[in-house]
Amino acid sequence: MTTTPPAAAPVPAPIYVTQPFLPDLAEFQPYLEQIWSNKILTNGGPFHQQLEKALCEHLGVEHIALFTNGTLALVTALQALRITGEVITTPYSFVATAHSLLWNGIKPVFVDIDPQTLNLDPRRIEAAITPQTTAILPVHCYGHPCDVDAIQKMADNYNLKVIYDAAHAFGVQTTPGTSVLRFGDLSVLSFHATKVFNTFEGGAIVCPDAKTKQRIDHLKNFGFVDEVTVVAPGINGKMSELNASFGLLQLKHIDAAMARRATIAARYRAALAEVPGIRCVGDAGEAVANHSYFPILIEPDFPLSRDALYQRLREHNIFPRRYFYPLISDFPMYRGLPSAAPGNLPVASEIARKVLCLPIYPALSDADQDRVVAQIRACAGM
Ligand code: T4K
Repeated sequence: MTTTPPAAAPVPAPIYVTQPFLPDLAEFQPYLEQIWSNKILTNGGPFHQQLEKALCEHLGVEHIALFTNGTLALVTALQALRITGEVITTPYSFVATAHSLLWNGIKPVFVDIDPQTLNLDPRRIEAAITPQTTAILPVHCYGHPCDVDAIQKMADNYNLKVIYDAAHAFGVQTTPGTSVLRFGDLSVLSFHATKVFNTFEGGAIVCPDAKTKQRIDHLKNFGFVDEVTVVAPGINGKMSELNASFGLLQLKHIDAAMARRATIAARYRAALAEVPGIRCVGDAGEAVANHSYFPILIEPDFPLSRDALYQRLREHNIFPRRYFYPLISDFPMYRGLPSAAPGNLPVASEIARKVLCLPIYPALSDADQDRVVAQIRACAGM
């Protein structure tokens, strides 16, 4: 006699940490038709110009130079201000932050983070300044603003430049109407597929004056000023028309996308509030948040370690990420630096051991979010 095996439970669809916002394909068609008709594909074409203007208006900033990605924008920002020697930065970020320094032959000096905001702790900057220090490269981690006033005060006292890695900070306002991108000498955005505002790949430098914008525009175009004049050893960092036109389309949907993110963040906070050992990272007091990530900290009173929870969720087809573990300072090209010693970075080391970024993106359904929460609660025996 043969027996029919019981039907296997259907495997739920995977839920990733993020998913790019994509409008209806039909909405992109007219942009493509325009590119096909005018045959300008890159080198500062009409969509490139339109997107720079539209972003200045949307973000409330004076000047923007678009780039192929955030990393090249960071590398170029350092070039634009002729930064050399040593730069103070955070170990708690994506590795591109520090890589941009090495690409410029600059020595990163890691300073610990604030336990609440997880951003560079301004109280610890002064002790790391040496005669070689020329700049500070802080990160608005997860889109939560740094203590911009304290950092600027320190920079003014020691005559240092400040370049913000604002890769996560699209649309964030410190006070109503004041973009976080208005602080420091330059701010650098990423428009990568995983970001709140994406152009597939892309990035930008925000700068306060037309002269600096002109230098950046030269640097991203090989240093060309005109057909026969090259004023600097520039790079090719230009955003293409395909990416720029997609950015213009994204911009039409950004308010709805940000609103949906806010709703998802509020649902997580409510649903996880009573789970012992789970701490949701709060914002940094910003007037407008962008909810680009939803980081939680797994504290010792949670029954599972952070990595055990991470694995458990993966077994249920849920893919959170441990941004930012390992610390940048733990990667081989950095760990020999004196400032990379874990003893110098106790807060960042602890947070990197505890953090887990939960899925958050506009198309995340309530049902899928409930699946994530239910698994975490189940691990807590709830
Ligand atoms: N500074 C900071 C502070 C940054 O966070 C970043 C980038 C930069 C500078 C440099 O900017 P860019 O040069 O990248 O413009 C991702 C991104 O590649 C990176 O842009 C981002 N930070 C970093 C935090 O995250 P991965 O290796 O974690 O991405 P990946 O491919 O594992 O994607 C994560 C999930 O997103 C996938 O599991 C599925 C989903 N996904 C991803 C892509 C690329 C999609 O659904 N569609 C996609 O096209 O680095």
